[in-house]
Amino acid sequence: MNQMQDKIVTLDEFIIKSEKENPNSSGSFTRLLRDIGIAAKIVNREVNRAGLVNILGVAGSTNTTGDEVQKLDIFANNKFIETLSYSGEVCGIASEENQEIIEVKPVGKKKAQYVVVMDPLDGSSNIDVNVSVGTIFGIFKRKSSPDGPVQMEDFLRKGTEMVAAGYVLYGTSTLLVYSTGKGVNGFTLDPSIGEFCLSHRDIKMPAAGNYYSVNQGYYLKFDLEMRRYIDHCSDLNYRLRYIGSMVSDIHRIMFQGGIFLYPNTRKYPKGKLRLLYECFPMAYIIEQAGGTALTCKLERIMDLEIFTLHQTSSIAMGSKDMVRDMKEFVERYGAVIQ
Ligand code: AHM
Ligand code: MG
Repeated sequence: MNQMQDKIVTLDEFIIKSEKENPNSSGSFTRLLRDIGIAAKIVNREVNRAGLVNILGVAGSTNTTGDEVQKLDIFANNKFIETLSYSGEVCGIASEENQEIIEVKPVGKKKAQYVVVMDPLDGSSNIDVNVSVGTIFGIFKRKSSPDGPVQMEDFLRKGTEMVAAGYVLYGTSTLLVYSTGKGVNGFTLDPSIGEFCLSHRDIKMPAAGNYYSVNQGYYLKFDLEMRRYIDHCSDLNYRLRYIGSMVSDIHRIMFQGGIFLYPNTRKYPKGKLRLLYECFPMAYIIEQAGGTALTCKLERIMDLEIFTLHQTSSIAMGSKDMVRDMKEFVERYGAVIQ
C-alpha cells in the first residue's frame, strides 16, 4: 500500500477538495454540507445514549437535572434545524416532522442560496428496541428571489432538481453517505477522533442481487402484480430482509445488491413513504450508485410531480436487474382485473 492510500480523508477535507475542483463553487454549499455532518454527529451522540433513557428520564418527563427529556425524533429535528439555521446558507427547511415549511431568517447580510428537505430520524419506531435508524436529506438550490423569504416553489420540485442528497445511518457504525451528482461516497464516523472519515469511495451498487426487502405482512393488501413478483422472489429463494428502517434496508442493498419495495396497500393507496423527505433523496443516491428507482406503477421516482409537502408514493428501488424483473411482473400482471 502506498502512503497516499494510508492517509485518512475526513469529510471536511473531502468536501473542501471537491469544492476546489468545481470552479463555480462559492463555498456556501461546502459549509452547508459540513453543517449536515455536524448535526449528524450530535444526533449520533443522542441515539447512542437512547438505551440510557430509563436512567436519564423517559421522553416527555423531566430528567434528574430538571431538563425536559425530548423524544429522539424531535431532538434530531430541532438539532438539524438549529445547525442549518446558524450559518446562514439555508433560507428554508421542510421536515417530515413539521406540517409547514420552516423559514430561516438571514444571518447578517448573507443571501442564502439553498433549501433542505429532510427526515431527521427515519424509522424512529426502532429506537426503543435498539435497532438502527437514519437521517435522510436532500438539497435544492432556491428558486425564489434571494431578496425575499423562502417560498413553497422552492420545495415543490422534482427530484431531478436536487443538487445533493444523502443519508446518515446510525448503526453498528455511523455512516454518512452522500452524492452531489458525481457518484456516491460514504464516510464512517471514527468516534475516537469525532470525524467522519472516507471509507467507501465512489460506491457502485451490484447490478443484480438476491435480497428483497418488503413488509411481507401486508402481502394480501398488495396489488396482484406485486404479490406475483414477491412470489417470484420467494420461488428463487431470495433472502428476505426487512428492518422497517428505510435507511438500513436500503444501505444493505447498496452494498449487497437487492430490491427495496414499499408498494401501495389498501391502507396507503398512494404508498406510505414521503416523496420529498424519503423517496427523492434515496432515489437520487440509488441512481447515482447505478441502481434504478421507480414507483410500483413504473414511473421514475425522480421525475414525479409533487403538489404537497407531505405527498407519498409507492416505491421499488435497488439493483437495476432486479428492478427490471419487477417491471416485467407489473407489465404482465398490472392490467389483470383483480
Ligand atoms: P417514519 O418516517 O415514521 O419512521 O416511517 C418510515 C419508515 C421507513 O423507514 C420504513 O421503511 C417504513 O416506515 C416501515 O413501515 P412499516 O412498518 O409499515 O413496514
Ligand atoms: Mg420517515
